[in-house]
Amino acid sequence: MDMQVRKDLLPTEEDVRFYRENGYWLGPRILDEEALEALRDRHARVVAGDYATGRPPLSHTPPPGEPLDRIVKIDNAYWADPVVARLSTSPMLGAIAARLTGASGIRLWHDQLLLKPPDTGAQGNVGWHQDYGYWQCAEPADMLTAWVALDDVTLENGCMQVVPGSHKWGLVPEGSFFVQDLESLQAEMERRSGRGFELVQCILPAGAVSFHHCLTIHGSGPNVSGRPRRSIVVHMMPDGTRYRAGTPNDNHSSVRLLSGRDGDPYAGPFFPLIYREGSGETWTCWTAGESAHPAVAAAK
Ligand SMILES: O=C(O)CCC(=O)C(=O)O
Repeated sequence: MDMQVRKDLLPTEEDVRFYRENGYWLGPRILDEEALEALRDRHARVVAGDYATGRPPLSHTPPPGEPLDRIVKIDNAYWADPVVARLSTSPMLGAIAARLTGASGIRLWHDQLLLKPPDTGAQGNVGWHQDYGYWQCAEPADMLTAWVALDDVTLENGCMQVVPGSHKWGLVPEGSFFVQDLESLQAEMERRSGRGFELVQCILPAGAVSFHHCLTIHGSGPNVSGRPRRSIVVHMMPDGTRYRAGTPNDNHSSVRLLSGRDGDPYAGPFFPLIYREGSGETWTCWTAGESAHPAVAAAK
């Protein structure tokens, strides 16, 4: 899987302006057929609880073996699988994130493997939310997410939808990933923010990636198709993002993994530096053999 930085895939100045104005960007296709096949295979293995590194992910919901009748969400799947880790620590994603944010270095915050199984209706819904609602333990709020599609993603199989410009609204506290009644949640968030949602569908071909700012409101509806909606979501932060103690998110796993004090930068093996400007064409924190990934070793 070629995850080197390809300059032709980087956002243009116009793309960067678009991202900063709207809080999202529908990016290029970064995976070829071979990489897609490898990642779909590893996606299925991780969902089934077959962890190639021998190390389980941070969380796996619903647990392996339970019926696939609702959305599957697996946090830090890169601990469990070296091919997933290659994507989640990819300098290509880091380089794009650096351009979009203006940061000179990018670290991994955590990753998420998502599956909306076919025909799972509202059980696959993701409630409207801002990621920063869960990440107030980090500052500044300039983190962002790469959402990598492993299938063609359309409204029918429950594509992500974003509210353009909502990253400038501040935090709307009602947001929740886990609420499945999208209409009521939207009404409540519109009432609270005093603004209407104008939703944009993030329709992507398999292998393409979209980016969204950590304050952009987003969510997704049911998968009413006979196809799965598989994705790998890579949450990233500018190098230098710091721990902010005493927030409602002090119980976030990243706080525990950092084990630091208020103001400490998130760094170390659990927050790998995946891109640094000026380090040549490519930067990678990890080139060695598969099980040698520092976060996997540190987590054992
Ligand atoms: O996949 C979805 O529908 C939502 C994903 C999400 O919440 C995220 O990428 O931050």
